[in-house]
Amino acid sequence: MTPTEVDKINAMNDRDIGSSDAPGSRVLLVDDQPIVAEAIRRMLADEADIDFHYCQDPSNAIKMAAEYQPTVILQDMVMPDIDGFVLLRFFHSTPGTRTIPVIVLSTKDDPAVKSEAFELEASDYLVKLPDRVELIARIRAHSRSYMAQKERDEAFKALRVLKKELEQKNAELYRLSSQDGLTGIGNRRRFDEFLESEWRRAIRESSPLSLILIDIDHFKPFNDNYGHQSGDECLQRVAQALARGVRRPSDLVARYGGEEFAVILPNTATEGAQKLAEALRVEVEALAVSHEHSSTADCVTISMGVASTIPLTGMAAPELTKMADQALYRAKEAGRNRFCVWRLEKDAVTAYDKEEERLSRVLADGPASPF
Ligand code: GH3
Ligand code: MG
Ligand code: MG
Repeated sequence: MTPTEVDKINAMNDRDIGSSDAPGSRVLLVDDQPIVAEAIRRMLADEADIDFHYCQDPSNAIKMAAEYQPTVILQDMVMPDIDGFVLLRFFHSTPGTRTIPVIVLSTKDDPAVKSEAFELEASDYLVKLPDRVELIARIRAHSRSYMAQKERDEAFKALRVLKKELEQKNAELYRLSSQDGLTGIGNRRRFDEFLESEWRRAIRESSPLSLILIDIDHFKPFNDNYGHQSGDECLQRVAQALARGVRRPSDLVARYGGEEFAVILPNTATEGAQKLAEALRVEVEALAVSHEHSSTADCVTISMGVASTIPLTGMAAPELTKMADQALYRAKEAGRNRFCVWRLEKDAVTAYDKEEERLSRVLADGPASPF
């Protein structure tokens, strides 16, 4: 039979052969004998849901399968140019055809051939020429399970893509929800979360944790005299200066609220925190943002409260904030443009009476002072 006769067999199937959108089953027969092809074509001719395509040359079968995208392959085992087992292996090892079910069409019902074919992942085994009803039933069954599997795979693939997109969006959302809109540094929410987690870590590791609360001096008169927009720009510049001044990646600079900022310093004791506070003070002063209405200096300055501790189980993170706040209050009182350090003796007067008692006990019992 010439290629024209093969074309004729294929052309006789008037459905949309080759279209991967066609519904139902798409059958690709690989068999060197056109007479078999014609017989099979006739068996399937009345089945509206089955498209039939024929490949006479087995060396062309992989290429044709890739183009036609059958939902089931019928494959002869004895062909002149290529061994049926070799072709089975090819189908199974080629990515585009790996999962397509192959029904082996053999001339004999030989258990050895059958067993080897199944070992090579053949889906089914029929003796030529098969019974029409049986052939159609098996084509439909294998096609259905192939398409169902394909749909499942595609759905899982789409799900994986969606999951990745969702993770990226969530990360972006988290970033946005934890960032201060005006200055771009962490916001109050980020501060609270970070302080809480670093507090817990410090308890676990018995490591020191420091907090610097920062407040711009005389910011109200700055706003009142230079306008709200200049106030905003000043906040941005101060935030940048603070972010520049903090060197360790584990440190966090956040906007605590209004014209107040906070720096959390994990694994940092009071000496380190004081050094950094002074560096931040210098950094902001060096911005030289003119402030003619400040009674402290002729430029924008900051006051800071520094608190450091090795937290103990039973203490809560906001206590550190209270300590830093009290120290900040003292820095304001002492003349601004400076930092003060929270100390047990000086600050623990009212709200800290009980804490002082408890800590005094700990200090008396334990070898190292947490402050
Ligand atoms: P002190 O030296 O004691 O800190 O005095 P202060 O004027 O800085 O403090 P006060 O708390 O009286 O004023 C804070 C001002 O900060 C009030 C408000 O006008 C300004 N402010 C707070 N948030 C923003 C903001 O987002 N943008 C601008 N432009 N101003 C803000
Ligand atoms: Mg304030
Ligand atoms: Mg202020």
